[in-house]
Amino acid sequence: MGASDFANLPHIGEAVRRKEDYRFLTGAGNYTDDVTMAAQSHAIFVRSPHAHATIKSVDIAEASKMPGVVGIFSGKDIEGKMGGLPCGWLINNPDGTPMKEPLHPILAIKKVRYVGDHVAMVVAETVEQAKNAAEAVVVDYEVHTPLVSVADAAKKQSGVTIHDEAPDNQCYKWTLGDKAGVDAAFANAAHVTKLDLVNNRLIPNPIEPRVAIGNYSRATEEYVLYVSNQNPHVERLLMTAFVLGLPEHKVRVIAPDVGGGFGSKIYLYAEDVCLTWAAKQLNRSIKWTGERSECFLSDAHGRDHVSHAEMAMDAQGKFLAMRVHTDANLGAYLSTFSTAIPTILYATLLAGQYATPQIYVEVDAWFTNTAPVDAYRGAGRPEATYLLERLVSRCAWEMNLGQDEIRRRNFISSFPYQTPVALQYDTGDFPALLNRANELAEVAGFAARKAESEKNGKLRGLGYSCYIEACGLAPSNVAGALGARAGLFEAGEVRVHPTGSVTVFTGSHSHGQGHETTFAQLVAARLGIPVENVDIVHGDTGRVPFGMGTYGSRSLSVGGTAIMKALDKIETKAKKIAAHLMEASDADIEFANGEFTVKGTDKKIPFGQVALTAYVPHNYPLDKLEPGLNETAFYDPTNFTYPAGAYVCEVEIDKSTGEVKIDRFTAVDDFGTIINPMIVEGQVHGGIVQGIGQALMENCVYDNETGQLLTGSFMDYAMPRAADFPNFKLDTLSTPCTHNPIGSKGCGEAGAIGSPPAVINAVLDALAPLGVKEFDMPASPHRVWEAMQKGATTP
Ligand code: MCN
Repeated sequence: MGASDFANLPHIGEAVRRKEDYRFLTGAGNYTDDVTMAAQSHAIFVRSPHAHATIKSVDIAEASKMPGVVGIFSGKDIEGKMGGLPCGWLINNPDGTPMKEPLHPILAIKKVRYVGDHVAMVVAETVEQAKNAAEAVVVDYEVHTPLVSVADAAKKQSGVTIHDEAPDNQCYKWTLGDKAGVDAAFANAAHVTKLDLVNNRLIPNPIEPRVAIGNYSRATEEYVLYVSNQNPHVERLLMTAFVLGLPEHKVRVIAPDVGGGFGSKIYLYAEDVCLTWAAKQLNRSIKWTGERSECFLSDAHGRDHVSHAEMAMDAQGKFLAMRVHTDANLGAYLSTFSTAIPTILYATLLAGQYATPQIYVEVDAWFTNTAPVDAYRGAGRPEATYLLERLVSRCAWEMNLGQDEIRRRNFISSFPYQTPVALQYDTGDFPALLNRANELAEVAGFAARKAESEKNGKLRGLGYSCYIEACGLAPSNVAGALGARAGLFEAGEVRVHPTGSVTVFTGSHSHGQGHETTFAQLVAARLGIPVENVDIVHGDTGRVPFGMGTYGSRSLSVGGTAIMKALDKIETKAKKIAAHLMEASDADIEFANGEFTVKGTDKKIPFGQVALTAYVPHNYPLDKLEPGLNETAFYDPTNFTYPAGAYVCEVEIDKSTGEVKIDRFTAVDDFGTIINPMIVEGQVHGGIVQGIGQALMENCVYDNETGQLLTGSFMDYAMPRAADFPNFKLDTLSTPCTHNPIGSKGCGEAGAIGSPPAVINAVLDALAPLGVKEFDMPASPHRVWEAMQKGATTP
């Protein structure tokens, strides 16, 4: 079935109410912390109070005698007994040598490398007893000077060595593009625009913190790990193959309802391994529920780039070439996908929507004494879009062109389009997105609104951002060639029951994205059955054949396509059954709207009758057809999907306080074929809110001297709230993806990618009359006020 046929099926494009909401809204969800095992103990982790120190000793003598204590483990208990936490993506330096990959032990061995690093795990009968005993563990540290900021790491003058394997703290250097070609284009440019900028570090904060329960059965020799995680099969693969060396079939990972992840629950964390391993040592189920302050310290953080970018243009503002240098902070250890974020998922997106003929990117990635940094909603693509869209707006100001005009002059206009940074975009219509965004944002009335604001002593600015992202990770062979250590396909099993109802087992994992509804719509549309007759099962390695999980807005286009492939097989087999029932040849059977018909006749039978026959095979040619109607498919995409959008933000700034108010926010996106517009709108809302959170208030700050996390709670780390936003104006246009049968492109990260530059470009537009040309996120009142006082900060 082609994408255009699919888009016209019933239920596709229908705002079906979320099937999962009854459960979530009535408190009937089943999150990991709701799971209670018989004879369950509780774990508390002793964490390092220092950013960089040698562990001279860990004394558990007193703690071990405390009431309720079942066991205490530290680095010496695991040293040499298991591997470290693996990094899933190998990056090579330009000379072909591999990146530095120091051991990432599940409990610190000899050294701690960030505040919050895991020193010991205390297991007791109750949480309180475990906490009391954890306080009685005495750790003697020899404290060292930490290296905290990525800018300091890049200077290579700190004298600090975090890992012996990387004496200068550099993990890798990575380049993409033709340097000589770019240099030549710069030499002939009419104008070069330059920009330095920081992409601020963020702390993910899903509503449900990380939680896990390790279990072991002596009877079956099986481990079961319940965990709040986005990809249980990957968690199992990494834990068994790389850390514990266990046969995979003896480990079951269950991620039940998950209260948000936003990237931070993709990874294999130390706690998950400790709990699983110790469950066997102690013959106990062990639960750990992360407290919010622990999650601030030890969940993988996001972003944290310092970049310099330059654009070479001709006299008309046409882009000739771009060059970028980025220093990326990886934190103290390599988290699961960390190395791919500032490289594959960042540098390859730097062409954006523009036909820049040549691009050269250089990335230096550094270890620092901070929590590991990995994917956070958008993962690399927000960093690329922020850099590019800030640069493009600056080009416009310097070339005296309109924000809209410079973008139009440089848009890619024909597809497929091969960028100079590896990606090939299949479809898009960038001018149409911008036209619709201008219309919806009522840009024509901006001048009048600005004049009105000025009358009231306020500043008003308009900012644009035209983003493109690569979603649907990924073609496995491309990812493999670029360093991925695992495939990135997806699996789906469709089980048609005798009554014609269907259960689908998918390797994707929904932790707020509504898969139980949209995937059911997809199956119902294909089979011509009610949406209520389809149930979606995910999140359990014991029930789902395999899966690579949910991240990179891949679930519909990759996971959904795996289900489509399984449905193709179901249809093929069902047609054979129908042909037998109607005494026709297989080739003459057609299937549409839930009915099998014999071409050119009025003979027809419903899907339900075929389903029943599959399981009640009287008169069935059992020599030719097996009973049952149950098919599994694996799908590996041939390309990424390329959602794109045009975002327009209008801000009003209070001159006396520096407070930025988002007055209007417009987003027009191209997600190709949309299954459920209500869910997609919700995804865009959530993404925009996260993006504006980064632009206006969220900021992870470590003390540069001590490496202490200064923003370790919601008292210091500001999260956006509903009252901070106007009603967003949203619309979508569609240029369907050409290489999946749904025609869909990912929508789950778009808002977080497109919104930050639109906001900061609007802030800069508002501050332009005061001579402000440079500004780094977040645009908190204090920083805006300071910028207003300083005025022009760049020559
Ligand atoms: N969809 C659709 N039509 C499209 C595209 C998507 O109807 N053209 C539907 C999908 O079927 C799915 C939802 O929209 O129900 C999101 O789909 P998709 O874009 O494929 O993204 P994923 O499901 O793979 O979700 C991942 C993405 C990422 S990477 C982050 S981070 C993120 C996000 O989704 N984290 C979230 N959205 C989140 N939403 C919630 N509530 N919680 C998170 O942790």
